Amino acid sequence: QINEAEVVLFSVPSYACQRRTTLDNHNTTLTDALSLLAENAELSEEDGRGVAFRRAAAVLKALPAPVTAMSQLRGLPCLGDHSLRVIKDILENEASDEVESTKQSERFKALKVLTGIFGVGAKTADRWIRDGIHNLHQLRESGAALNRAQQAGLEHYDDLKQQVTKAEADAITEIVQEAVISVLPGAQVVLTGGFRRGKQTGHDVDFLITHPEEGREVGLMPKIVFWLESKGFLLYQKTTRNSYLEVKDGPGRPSSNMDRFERCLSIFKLAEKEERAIKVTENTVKTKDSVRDHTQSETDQDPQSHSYERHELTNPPVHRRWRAVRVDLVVSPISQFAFALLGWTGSKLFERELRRWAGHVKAMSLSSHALYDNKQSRYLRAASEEEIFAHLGLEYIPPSERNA
Ligand code: TTP
Ligand code: MN
Ligand code: MN
Ligand code: MN
Repeated sequence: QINEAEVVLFSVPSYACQRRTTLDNHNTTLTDALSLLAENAELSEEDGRGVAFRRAAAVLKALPAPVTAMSQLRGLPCLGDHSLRVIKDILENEASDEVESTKQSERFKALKVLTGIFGVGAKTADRWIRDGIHNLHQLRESGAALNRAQQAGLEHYDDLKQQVTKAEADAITEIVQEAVISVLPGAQVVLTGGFRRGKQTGHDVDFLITHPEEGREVGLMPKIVFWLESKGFLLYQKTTRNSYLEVKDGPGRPSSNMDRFERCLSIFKLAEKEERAIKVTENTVKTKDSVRDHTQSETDQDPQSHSYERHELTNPPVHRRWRAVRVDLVVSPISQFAFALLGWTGSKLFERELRRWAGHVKAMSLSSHALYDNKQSRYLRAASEEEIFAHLGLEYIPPSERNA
């Protein structure tokens, strides 16, 4: 009793999907350290170790106060020997040697830089490192064969490694909304991913698109992409068609975490707001000067040619400041929308835990398309995320509390 009065004891349920994890993390030093080890494991293609560190970090993210003593962690789930050792080192010495040496290691640094290129995964990066390629300069000099995604990723490397702000996400939302409404009136666009969870920055912007009438969404993506491309909004795009009905392993039992929706991985060209204002002013001045230079003989211009020039000024083809932003677009039929929304809102660990809960505890298979009840041998319908949580016997967790 006396001990319990001295230290705060924590208690959290073992699956991340049973917990409310907000962005208000009281243990960032510890979770950053464990996340770095998770990332290193994932980059080394040791996924099991990666998940173990992710789960440990997620438990600490869910705690209501900072951990100050190891004794507070007694009885907490998902904290293995390795994670506990790292936590202990940080609590006692302010840092973990393992985390620090990983951070400094040439291999980790090279893996981070190379996989930081859009289109480059751990396997490719590992192959390049074995060929002596450790940085972008060496990659450019090497003559290594790059696919179209990697070329775009390398070209826009600096822009893409810069975090996307909520304001930029909002600007892109407006563009995507206009595109979608133009090609299919009545279609709906929802911001998903980290921004739906309330994050203020992200590595990309994720959208889910549907239409309230089943079937109207078929073939929608190429139309959206054509509209965006014709307006010059796309620097890169790769569209994959819907393959949901083609899979042998059947719906609800996808062979990987990847879903089979019609999707488009893209890089947007986003004009910078303040810069645009400045540039328009500069261009106005410049163009007026050049107009004067070239039209000295025609001093009395009619108002119509003026308005024509004004129109040109609002769409300057060059000199405009812009930046590249990663954008993911996904199209779902309305019948699968709730599952797609749940699946694309994340976090990645929250999704993984939902699926693990469904399989291990409920004997169900959850995907971004459907929920299958193995005992009843039937699909369970859902029109909302709330209904899916209910089917799974879970308390509803809103997006802002899925930041595991
Ligand atoms: P991400 O955009 O990778 O992650 P995020 O939005 O949570 O984080 P960030 O702010 O850094 O962008 O993925 C968003 C969600 O989409 C994530 O929960 C997993 C899901 N997803 C799929 O369901 N299938 C896929 O193939 C991919 C790539 C993601
Ligand atoms: Mn709090
Ligand atoms: Mn995202
Ligand atoms: Mn994404």
